[in-house]
Amino acid sequence: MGVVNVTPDSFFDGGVNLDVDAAAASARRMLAEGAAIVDVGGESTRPGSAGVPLDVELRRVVPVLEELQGLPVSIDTSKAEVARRALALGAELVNDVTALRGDDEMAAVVADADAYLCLMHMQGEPGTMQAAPRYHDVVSEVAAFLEERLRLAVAAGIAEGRICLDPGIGYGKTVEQNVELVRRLDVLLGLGRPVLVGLSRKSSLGRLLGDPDATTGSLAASVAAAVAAFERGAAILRVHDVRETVEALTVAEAMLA
Ligand code: HH2
Repeated sequence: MGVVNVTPDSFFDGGVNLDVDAAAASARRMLAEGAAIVDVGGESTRPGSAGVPLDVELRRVVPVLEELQGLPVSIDTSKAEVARRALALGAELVNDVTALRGDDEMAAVVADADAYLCLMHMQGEPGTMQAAPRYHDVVSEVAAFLEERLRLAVAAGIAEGRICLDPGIGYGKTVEQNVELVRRLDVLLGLGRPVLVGLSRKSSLGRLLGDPDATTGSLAASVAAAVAAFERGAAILRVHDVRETVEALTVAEAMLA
C-alpha cells in the first residue's frame, strides 16, 4: 500500500502531494512500482496534530480521487462523508485510524458500499497520544481492542472477509511497545484477519537508531521494518517508498517463503 498524503503537514510527505497533479502522479508512480493499492489521505494524524474540518479534507482528496478513478485506491479518513464521496469515486477500501470510533455513520457507509475496511488501534487522540502511552500488556490490549472493533463492524453489516486489522504503530505507543507489537504479530494474526502494518518512515525507527528526538526514520530502516513485519506475517505494508520496499519484499519472499 503506497501512501499519498494530500496535506501540507504530514510527518514525512507533507506538502509533496498537496497539488492534485503531483498527488495523482505519485499515486500512478507507486502503482507502476508495484503497489497493490494507494492510500489517499487529506488529514494528518501524526502525533500532535489537530485534525481538519470536513470541507478542507474533501477539497484536498476529491480532485485527486477523480483523477485516479479506475485505479486501486484506499481512502485514509475517519469521516463518513469523506469515505462516502471516495467510495462513490471508486475507492475500494476505507482506512479508518479510529476503527469506526470517529464518526457514528462510518460503519453504515462501509457496509452499504460493501467496501473493504481497515480497523486500526490507537490509544488516545493524535493531539496527545504520545504524551504517556500506558498498557499492562500492549499486545493483548491491542488484540482485545481489535477483536471488539471487528465484532462491532461485523454486527454493523460489514462482511468479515472484507476487514483487515492494524496494530497502529506510533499511535499512543512507545518505541518498545511498537517493536513488541511487530515481534508478537502472531497474536494479532490469531484474530483470523489479514494484518496491515505501517512503520514506514516513522519516528520509532529513527529512535531505534539512537536519536531520541527523531521525527522520522530513514529509508533503510523503513525497508528493514517492512521486511521484518512481512516475516512476522503482515499481509499489507503501508509505505512511502514503494519501489525499494517491493524490491526488498520480493527478495525476502523468495528466501523466507
Ligand atoms: N499511519 C499513518 C496514517 N495512516 N493508517 C493505518 N492503517 N496504519 C498506519 O500505521 C497509519 C495510517 C501515519 O503516516 P502518514 O500518513 O505518512 O502521516 P500523517 O498522518 O502525518 O499524514
